[in-house]
Amino acid sequence: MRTFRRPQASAANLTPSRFERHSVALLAVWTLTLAPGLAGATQPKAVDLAEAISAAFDRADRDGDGHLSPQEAEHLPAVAQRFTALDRDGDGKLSRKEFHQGIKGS
Ligand SMILES: [Ca+2]
Ligand SMILES: [Ca+2]
Repeated sequence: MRTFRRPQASAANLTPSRFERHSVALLAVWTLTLAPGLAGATQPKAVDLAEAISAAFDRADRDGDGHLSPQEAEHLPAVAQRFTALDRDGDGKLSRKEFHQGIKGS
């Protein structure tokens, strides 16, 4: 029987880019899904990441036009910092698709 403990260094093994991608996703989701009033209702069960991303997008899209402007993205610092990179088609705003792709890293 083995008694050695496995080193718990998974976070340290992540490459910077992968770690950053995780951080973007977590920050973006946490920033909005942990907002007061929502936390109690949504935290007991694990929320599907896609649904959480959609919910984050909807909350950030203050004017409801289906796109995030740079101003709206400021509510998600992790997204705002990468706004230009996430804006794949360069139209100056993030569509729901671009938002999903950027966070999920596809
Ligand atoms: Ca908008
Ligand atoms: Ca765009």
